Amino acid sequence: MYKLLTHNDLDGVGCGILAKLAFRKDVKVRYSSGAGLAREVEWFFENDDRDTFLFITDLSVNEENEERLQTFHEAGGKVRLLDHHKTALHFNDYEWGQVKVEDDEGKLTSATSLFYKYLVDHNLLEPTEVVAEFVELVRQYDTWEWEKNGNHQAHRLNALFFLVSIEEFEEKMIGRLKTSAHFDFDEFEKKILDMDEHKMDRYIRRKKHELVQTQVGGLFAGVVYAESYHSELGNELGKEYPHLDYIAILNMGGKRMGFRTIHDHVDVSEVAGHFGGGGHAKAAGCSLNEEAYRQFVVETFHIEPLREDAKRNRYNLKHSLFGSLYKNSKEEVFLLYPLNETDWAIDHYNNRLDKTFSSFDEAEVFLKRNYGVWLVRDETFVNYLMEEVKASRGSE
Ligand SMILES: [Mn+2]
Repeated sequence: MYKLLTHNDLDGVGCGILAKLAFRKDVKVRYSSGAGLAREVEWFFENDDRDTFLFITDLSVNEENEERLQTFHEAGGKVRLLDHHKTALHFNDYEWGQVKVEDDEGKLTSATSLFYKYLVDHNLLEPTEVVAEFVELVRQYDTWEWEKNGNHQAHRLNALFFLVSIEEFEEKMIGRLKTSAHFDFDEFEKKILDMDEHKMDRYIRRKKHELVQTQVGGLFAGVVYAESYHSELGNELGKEYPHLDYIAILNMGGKRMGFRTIHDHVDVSEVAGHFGGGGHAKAAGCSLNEEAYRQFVVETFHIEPLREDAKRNRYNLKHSLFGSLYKNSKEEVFLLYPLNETDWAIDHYNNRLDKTFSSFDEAEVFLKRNYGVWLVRDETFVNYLMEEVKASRGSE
């Protein structure tokens, strides 16, 4: 008998699907969140047969269970923990731990890709093209490589995963992986995936207007409340507001929070680690403990949301040699302009700030972080110029 304890996200369920393909009726699969794993491991030790081969994928055990697994292993028990989270690398100290963030060719791994390799290497699963394609889609989604590669199939696989129950998803996928030559969605799925994509776009657009910015532990965070589409939301908000180091997504009902960044200079698994959580450099999470609640909820509740930069301007443009006009919620006005060949300056009304900047982007980040500004629409820009002209005439 085999037992698999795995994560309840696409990558975790991908492992469940592979286990059922490999072991058929001889495997029991249990899906859980990170927090639910401890109970599952305890249940295994209390109730399951000692000969059962235990796999744990895409999740980390706590210290107590880490010791129990080692004792179990020393007593001849069969156990493997396969994971790709950086915060789980210490499990490699055990014979039963196999944690790899990158494969031998330097490609980012996922639990599903590691488990597939394990099963194939141990002759427990016959490799086929369709299964390999499915595994690669899961890997690209989980590592977010799909975006760079423009692989929307991977993104859509995750969308389908959220549209149906885990059981239904398993059943659909297992059927497809057993009978198809190549992986694809059927016509009905394609239709609902299109509808879901539109729904998600509208959701994200709304959330763009709810984001507040705050400074936590020396980094600038964008804080938003959301229950759905966390990865997509974190990515879109990160791109909309690149002056923020990361996006913190609060799920109040679940008392959890997620961290996402699009930047290479930030490691959000460290941020999450500060609050007792973990994850990857670009995506991590933690429970909403008291400290996190204070920093991200209490301290930010009164803050006005950020506003998006005007997008359809013809005159008030970024990098413009005539200057770019910004405003904040206190109605303060800032003009960012090139001072000379090398420096950019900022006027706050008609007073130049002491600081100068070596690039437009650097100056804009400064403005956005310290004054919460957005690029105003052409109309406001033109009014500003007219006032300037009037004022200069008055002073003649
Ligand atoms: Mn994963």
